[in-house]
Amino acid sequence: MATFKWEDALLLDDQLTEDERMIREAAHDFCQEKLLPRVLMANRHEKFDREIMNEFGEMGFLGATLEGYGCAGVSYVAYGLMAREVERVDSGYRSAFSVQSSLVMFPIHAFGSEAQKEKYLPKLRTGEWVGCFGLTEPDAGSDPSSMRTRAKKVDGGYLVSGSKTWITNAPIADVAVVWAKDDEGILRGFILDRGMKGLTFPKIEGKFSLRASTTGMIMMDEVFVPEENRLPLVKSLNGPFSCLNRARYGIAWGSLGAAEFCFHAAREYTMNRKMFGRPLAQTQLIQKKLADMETEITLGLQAVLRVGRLFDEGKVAPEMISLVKRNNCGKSLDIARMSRDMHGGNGIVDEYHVIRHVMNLETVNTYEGTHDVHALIIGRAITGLNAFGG
Ligand code: TGC
Ligand code: FAD
Repeated sequence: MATFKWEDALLLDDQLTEDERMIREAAHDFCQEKLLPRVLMANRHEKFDREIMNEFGEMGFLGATLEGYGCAGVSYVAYGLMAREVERVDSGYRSAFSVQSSLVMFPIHAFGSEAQKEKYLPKLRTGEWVGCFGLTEPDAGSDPSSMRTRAKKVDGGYLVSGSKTWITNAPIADVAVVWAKDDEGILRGFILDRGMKGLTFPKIEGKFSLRASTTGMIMMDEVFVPEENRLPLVKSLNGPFSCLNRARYGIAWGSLGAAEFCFHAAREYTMNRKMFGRPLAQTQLIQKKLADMETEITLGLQAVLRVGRLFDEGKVAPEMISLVKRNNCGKSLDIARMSRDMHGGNGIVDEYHVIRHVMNLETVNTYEGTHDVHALIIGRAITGLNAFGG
């Protein structure tokens, strides 16, 4: 019989290709050497280090699944492995990475004109430009089709008015992919450049979650957007949802990276800390908790690896992504909370990193479709009955 490896219970590493293993190792080393040392202060002082985007670019992380324009063209499994390593350090850093890749570069690549691709993709790939994605509005979160942002047709382009909120990267963005309805109520996508008249990106202050990621609004007061900045190949919610499919899939991997950090930290802490004359890890309750963590992480990884392979084979359905996004985020949040508890009082101190993951995963469980919204997406597919709206 083989020996059980607690760090990789079902031998996920053996299921990867040689290239994917190399990407995973390079991503792991980069994240541990370059991101981990910065994160404590970034989180404490609510600061996103802009340089990180350039470093992601140098590592080939940005738009990594895309073909051409200098992008790496790696598999969706490799993209997931990168997200897992980045989020092992911090969900905020993974947010910056996934927004740029899946929510800004992907729609330009999939729905943009050749001129748009040539103008934007090379600079977004290197991190010279930062992008953000504006779908959510103050009164349209889970239900983006009720958005109020309007694009009024005028000579040579559109006047875009409205506000988007909770936008990752907005305060530092050079480029915003914004979704708005035109005069006929048709959903359109636009690329807005910082500096356009009437366009501002106020920062949202006071977050207790994703503090190492910068979040803001996109305020648009009759911003003139030339016709050449409209994404020509989108005309329904299918456009933004195609982007969300990719970002949600990355989050399903990423959240497990955060959970693995918390699991490993709980193991290490309870192996070393003695209470009642023995290591905490030698008690039945603690071992049950470690076994639960190991089980959920292992099952979650197998599930998202399967979805990644289906993505690469062109056989993925959105409901499969909802299933792993919902499960892996919810389970990761439970694991982080459990690890926090197992650290006792030390668990609330940021130097142990676990409380930061707990706070971050609250957002991760909410954005890109809340835990319950994904249940309703799956429920609709199971029953054929739509529980959203009327
Ligand atoms: P519904 O009638 O279901 O669909 C409208 C149109 O969209 C198409 N569609 C999809 N296409 C591709 N992939 C998917 N996953 C799709 N889901 C729907 C659908 O086929 C239809 O197309 P067409 O051409 O026939 O019109 O739309 P609904 O209005 O009933 O939607 C319901 C619901 C709940 C499923 C949807 O609105 C939803 O998913 N809500 C959650 C909102 C959300 O996820 N927002 C995310 C904002 S971005 C973000 O959070 C970034 S954080 C990133 C970070 O920092 O990491
Ligand atoms: P609501 O939709 O108001 O939901 C509130 C509660 O009601 C939730 O528990 C939800 O599950 C529940 N609920 C909603 N509908 C139903 C229903 N039909 N039945 C039962 N329960 C329901 N958006 C972007 O566009 N771009 C970004 O870059 C981005 N980044 C983000 C970064 C952060 C830090 C955060 C917090 C959010 C970000 N978002 C972004 C927005 C995010 O996608 C939304 O917060 C999310 O979709 C939920 O919308 P809401 O906050 O308006 O909550």
